[in-house]
Amino acid sequence: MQRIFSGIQPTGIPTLGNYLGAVRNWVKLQHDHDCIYCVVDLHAITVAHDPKALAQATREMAAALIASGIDPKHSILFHQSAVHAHVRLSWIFECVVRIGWLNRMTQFKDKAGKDRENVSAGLYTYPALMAADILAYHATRVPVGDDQRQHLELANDVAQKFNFDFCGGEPFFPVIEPVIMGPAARVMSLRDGTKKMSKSDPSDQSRISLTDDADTIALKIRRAKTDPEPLPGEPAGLEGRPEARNLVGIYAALTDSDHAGVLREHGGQGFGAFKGALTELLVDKLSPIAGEMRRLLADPATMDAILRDGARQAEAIAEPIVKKAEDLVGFLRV
Ligand code: AQP
Repeated sequence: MQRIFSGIQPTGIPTLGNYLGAVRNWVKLQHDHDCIYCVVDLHAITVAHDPKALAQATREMAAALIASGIDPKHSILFHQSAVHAHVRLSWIFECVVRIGWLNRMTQFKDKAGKDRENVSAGLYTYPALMAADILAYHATRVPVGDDQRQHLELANDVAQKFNFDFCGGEPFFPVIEPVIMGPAARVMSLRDGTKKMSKSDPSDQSRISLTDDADTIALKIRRAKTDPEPLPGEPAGLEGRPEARNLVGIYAALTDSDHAGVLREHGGQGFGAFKGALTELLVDKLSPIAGEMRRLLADPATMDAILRDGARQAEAIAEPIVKKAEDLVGFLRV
């Protein structure tokens, strides 16, 4: 069985983008892969965060994953700071990755904005830690949203350079294949169809969160930006209409269809009617997840025990791989 690794940052309640672009696919892959899923709290501190809230946010993210269908009996679920192998391999990779490669990362440019001199060095070297997260387990498939494609290409470059520099070109670290699935691989903001939906966007109206109740979902969808034209009959008609394309993509993902299928059913409809149908679908899909999250979080001790057990299992896989990488680099063992 191929090994899967993927992670999510505890930087807020997961959004519909996280769910449709990543987590829902993680759930599907559990049945025929050896899966490792991680709440990446080390990544979460690359931007300003509240130290008093991080532990609970980590627990909440783990509960959101279980409520979405990740089964800790089938998949390893843990939080990143509990397994030290990530940081040890990350440092080695920081010394392998080239500054020129990091300079090309568009996510860094987006997150750093104009004030680049003032963001953390961790935000800049984030892709080296991400490469370590995956390669510490010799994982070969990584289900992510489309925004992470460039980071995975960089992880492959790092693996290849490590193999060349320290293993005479032998493939100690394997090639990683991104798994980017479905019509919602990039869910956009409800306020701006050219911007990704994000947990940490300052505008709450830009996203649907997994814990939003029915009224909140209805209000956010009603207020979602659209254009005055009705829905077209086929996907070519969505060209130049990013907000319409986004809502159709969300509908397609929730009904396991595609843009063409949704437009066959709803083409010619105005947004009033279409938004009503979309709201119903969203409430139907997300309400059970929110309820299950509340139930899980009422028992934090059990949540922590699940994460502790996951960390133990993760460590057992990563430790020999990272030790071998350290030996290849040449560290003294006494
Ligand atoms: N809008 C999106 N559409 C599709 N997939 C998405 N993902 C994130 N946003 C979308 C995917 O969710 C997984 C976990 O993401 P993350 O939390 O590790 O980091 P992120 O990509 O930076 O997500 P956010 O929501 O935008 O977080 P913040 O606001 O903290 O930066 C990844 O697989 C990602 O592709």
